[in-house]
Amino acid sequence: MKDFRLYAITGEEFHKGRDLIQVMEEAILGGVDIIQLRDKYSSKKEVLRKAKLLKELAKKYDIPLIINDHIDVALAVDADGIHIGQDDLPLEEARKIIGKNKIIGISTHEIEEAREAQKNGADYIGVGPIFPTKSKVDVVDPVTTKYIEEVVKEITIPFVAIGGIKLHNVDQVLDAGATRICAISEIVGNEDVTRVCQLFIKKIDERLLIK
Ligand code: TZP
Ligand code: MG
Repeated sequence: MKDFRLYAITGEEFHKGRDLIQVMEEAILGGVDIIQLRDKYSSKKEVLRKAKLLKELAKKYDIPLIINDHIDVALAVDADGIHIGQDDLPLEEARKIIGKNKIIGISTHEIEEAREAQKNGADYIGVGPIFPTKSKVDVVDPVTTKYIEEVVKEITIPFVAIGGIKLHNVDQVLDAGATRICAISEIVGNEDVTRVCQLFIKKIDERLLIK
């Protein structure tokens, strides 16, 4: 998959009534280079409707659209990939369904899960939650930046840090060795979505230049 720096996931509970597509477009204009539809509350039909709109948006800006959980919706809208959790369909089975040309990302919370994901052909892993977060209900305890350091040492596939990442604490995440950042509330809950993304990108790029 093409590399990325800033990953925005939808979280309409933080949109304060603003339109989903508009918020995500503002994020892309700020530098987000991959987006995910994550909707734990809507009906399948409604998820499909949103996925179609987001696919159009992603296509317009030539960035990948990833669908959380709904592999059938991902196939129906020809999304670029899916994101699964540890309790979803196992990676090998998901791969059989979605095919080898699509992206599969998987959330991991400990190094053993990261090893397993790499072995089973994940395209990227989520590493988190780094900090406490209100955006996930069944969330495990924060894994802290220690887990990022472990992943940096031994995992070779791309990883993205997630969970409670804000402009004020992203430096700690970058210090630990992350080069890709993912956020929900700090991006889509912000008054100025484009601006917060630009500031995230600036911080990430400064580190990449030093490396
Ligand atoms: N997976 C691990 S933490 C998390 C997910 C989906 C929620 C991240 O949301 P926020 O608002 O950026 O903490
Ligand atoms: Mg899931």
